[in-house]
Amino acid sequence: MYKSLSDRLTGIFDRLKGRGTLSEEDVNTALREIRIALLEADVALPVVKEFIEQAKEKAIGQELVKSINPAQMVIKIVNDQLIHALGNEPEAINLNAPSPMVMLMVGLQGSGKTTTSAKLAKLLSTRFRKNVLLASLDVYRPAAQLQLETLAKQTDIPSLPIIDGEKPLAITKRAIETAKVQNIDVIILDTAGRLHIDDELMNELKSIKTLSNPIETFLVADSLTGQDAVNIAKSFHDAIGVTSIVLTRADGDGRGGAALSMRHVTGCPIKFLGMGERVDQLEIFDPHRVASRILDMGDIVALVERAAALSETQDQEKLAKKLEKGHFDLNDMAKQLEGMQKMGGLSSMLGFLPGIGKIKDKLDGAGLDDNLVRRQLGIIRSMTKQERRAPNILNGSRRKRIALGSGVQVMEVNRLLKQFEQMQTMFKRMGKMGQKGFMRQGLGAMMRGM
Ligand SMILES: Nc1nc2c(ncn2[C@@H]2O[C@H](COP(=O)(O)OP(=O)(O)OP(=O)(O)O)[C@@H](O)[C@H]2O)c(=O)[nH]1
Ligand SMILES: [Mg+2]
Repeated sequence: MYKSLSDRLTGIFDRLKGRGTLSEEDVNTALREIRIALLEADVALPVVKEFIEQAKEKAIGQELVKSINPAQMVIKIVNDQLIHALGNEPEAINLNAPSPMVMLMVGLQGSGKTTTSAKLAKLLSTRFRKNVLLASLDVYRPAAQLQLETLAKQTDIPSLPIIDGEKPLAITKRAIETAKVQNIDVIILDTAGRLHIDDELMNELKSIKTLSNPIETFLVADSLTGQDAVNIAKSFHDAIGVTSIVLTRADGDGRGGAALSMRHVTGCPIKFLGMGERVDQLEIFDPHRVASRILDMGDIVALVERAAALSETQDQEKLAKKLEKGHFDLNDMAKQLEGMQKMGGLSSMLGFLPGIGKIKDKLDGAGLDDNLVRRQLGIIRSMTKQERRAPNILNGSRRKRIALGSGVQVMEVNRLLKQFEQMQTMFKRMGKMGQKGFMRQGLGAMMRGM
């Protein structure tokens, strides 16, 4: 998936030219691809539509950051919106009530309620030091209560003893009474699965909820649920009122679009991700991570963020003007190298750019590593101000001193100076092409120079 979206966007990069702000045309072109990416990540269609509309409103007229093309900028905007739509920051489980607190687990058949009940119990007892009691209200599926009891034993969490023939409401009452005498902080109530949303079971859930007054009602949903996610979430939320969502099977191949759909229709935070069958495989939901999984363009987003930060600290235009006049000294070279370092080093930066995989391998082979950038900066920093401004005064003994000061061989100082000369020549040539030419070629040309 990463490859195909990247590849598609690479095509757009070639067609679009930066123009200061994002035009409607730029935005539409990039959003077309993002719409497909969202659908491929299994976000429900109505949610995609609304999301794209909002993104469009935000994106049109946005100022462009230098060295970032319009398509990349749109991706950044979409990514920010996606994180926002997923809740911005991880949300904590609600434990803000007197003991015993009840947590009610609801969801479709096989969505992972029983497994998640045990996972949550373990998490609450180990990380939050709570005394937890597990109780199964699933009297419909044979051996369902036994399944929870077995998991509880494996996890060292107490579970409510099973009484054959007892009804869900009676079990709920007994669980609460038991918790009160046993000094239990949290009761986790596992409920029966629903194949469809049927009224009878929904009504039962409603009465369980009224009786137990849960602090959290978790909708447990399979993250591989595609377009149906919206309906499932809506039915449960409308019928019984959900407070939080747990997405299971996030360890699968899905791209997590259900997260966006469910959050969108319920407005409820997603708090946990099930990451496997084992009881320790429950993770706290992080909107940032899930957003980059859905869009699968997290790398480009990082690039835009860094480039934006960079353009604030470094005035590229001033440099371009200077170059136009042929004034390029070692201070400028150091600035460029620092810029590269800030962008996360050369190799990581190249990795960000879609379609550059092949070239990157070649460059790696040519020894163009981040270490080199660091060593070269070290060499320049070992020079005096005067030397940096007028490199032609660097004779043999000065070079030797610099090599010693920066801990490299004289050979390496010589190589840097040669590179500097090549860059100077190149920039002079580019200066003749004018400022635009430089802005367009800037970094790429510099890398070739190296
Ligand atoms: N890979 C993976 N498997 C999971 C996850 N959560 C649950 N499962 C598996 O999914 C299957 C169903 O899980 P259960 O916990 O029994 O689901 P349930 O909702 O209680 O099912 P019913 O009680 O029949 O409605 C089991 O085989 C679990 O091991 C998860 O996060 N990742
Ligand atoms: Mg179950």
